[in-house]
Amino acid sequence: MGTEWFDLTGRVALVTGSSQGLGFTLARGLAEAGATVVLNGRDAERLAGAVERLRDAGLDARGYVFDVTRREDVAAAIARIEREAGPIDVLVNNAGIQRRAPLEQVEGAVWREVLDTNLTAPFLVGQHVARGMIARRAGKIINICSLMSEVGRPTIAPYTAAKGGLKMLTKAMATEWARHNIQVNGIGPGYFKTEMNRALFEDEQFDAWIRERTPARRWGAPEELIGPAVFLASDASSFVSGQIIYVDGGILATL
Ligand code: GCO
Repeated sequence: MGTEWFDLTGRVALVTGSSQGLGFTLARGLAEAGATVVLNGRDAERLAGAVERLRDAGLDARGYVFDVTRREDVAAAIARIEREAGPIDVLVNNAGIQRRAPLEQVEGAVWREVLDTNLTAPFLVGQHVARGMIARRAGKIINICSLMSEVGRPTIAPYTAAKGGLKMLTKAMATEWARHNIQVNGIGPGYFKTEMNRALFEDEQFDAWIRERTPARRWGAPEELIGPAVFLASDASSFVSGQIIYVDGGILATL
């Protein structure tokens, strides 16, 4: 097998929530593999800065501001992206938020905000992008799951419920859309030093716990997610569907 199996040249890849963090790293990695990347965010200034960084690196990037939790915004944005950038070949449902509190104190509005962003948005964006993929009989969807798709930890129940749902939505999408040559899979990151986790890695006790609990004895580097993403976005994974690849330093393999 040559490297051409992993070549994304000529493919259009939409990455939601990609102004910063893991989403930006994934967009950069897919662009470095040849894709035209379409970045998304809710903050126009931050999104423009992210697009500029990729363009300054000689990569083909564009940005579209839209709220992935609102059906009308998603419908209009996907139509505009496909008019301006071309049909979407790869969708990475990355946008996500984290809200931490003891379960018995979680407000209804917080529950709804987390479920809307982490689970309903992948459904909405996936549904609108898949319609074109079905018509073209080809597509790749990658849902960014989590260790919390498999296990819980105190104070993150809404996120855990959403990411567990996203794992099963990934399997449901795979079940219905594989017949249209659309492969739907997930990536489950372990613990990475992102803005969402700043409160965690800056806490000496939590940092020490992660280093002890993770067989690799360290936090992940965002770039370590790029290989699995390029694999799942490319022809190299043409018969892989409904799978979650955990990039976690071995944490889920051990007690
Ligand atoms: C937390 C973290 C985790 C990680 C990641 C692990 O509060 O424990 O935010 O949820 O971000 O999802 O896979």
